[in-house]
Amino acid sequence: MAATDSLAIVLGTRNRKKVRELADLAGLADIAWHTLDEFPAVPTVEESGTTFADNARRKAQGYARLLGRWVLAEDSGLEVDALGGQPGVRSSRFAGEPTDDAKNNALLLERLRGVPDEERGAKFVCHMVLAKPDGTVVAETLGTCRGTILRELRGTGGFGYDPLFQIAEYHRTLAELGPAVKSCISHRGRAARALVPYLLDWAAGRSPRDRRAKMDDEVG
Ligand code: ITT
Repeated sequence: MAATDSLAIVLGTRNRKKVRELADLAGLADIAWHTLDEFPAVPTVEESGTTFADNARRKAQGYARLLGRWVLAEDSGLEVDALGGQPGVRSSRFAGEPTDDAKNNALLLERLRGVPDEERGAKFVCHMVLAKPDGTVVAETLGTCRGTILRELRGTGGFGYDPLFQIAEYHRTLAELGPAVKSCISHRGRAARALVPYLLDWAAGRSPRDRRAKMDDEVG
């Protein structure tokens, strides 16, 4: 890509809540952002992988090839310690399809019934992948966010498991914290910020040398 061309990237997700949370990224580099809503005929890429990384690559590469455009996609979900990492890549389909956040949260509470407070640790994970129009992966980032699973829902913001996911330092769930704070501390916000140097390089027509980065939150 010549340095004078402006880079246009399609967000490869059907989840509008994710699109909203990723909107901040749009202001960080001189890039024209698009969503899949602008391409209604494009089929949904199946998430048949067994890891977040695998599914994120499938989505980024799949939509890039289908559209012949640059695509940024992510796969994310919740890993609960007491459930051996479940629901993991099945987070959106935990209680069956189509995705129903209320049913997923109810099932999570049911599975954790009787589990003591000190064993209710969990981690949100987001694996993000940027692919070129031919499907070549040019950047991958990982963001995580640790918390604990409450015994009842609290808050109305966010989506998915947010009302059950409490951040220790804030004594609040992600659904109570609001979008700006969630963006600062969430798995998705961290993965997005780790991607910024790559976006700046690609937008300037330079290929970054190392295509992987991660921002983990394993402490506290
Ligand atoms: P796309 O595949 O089209 O991006 P999706 O909603 O199917 O949309 P995923 O397969 O990555 O996305 O599943 C994400 C699920 O993980 C989501 O449905 C929630 O249950 C959970 N999840 C991910 N990020 C979350 C967040 O920030 N807050 C709460 N739950 C989240």
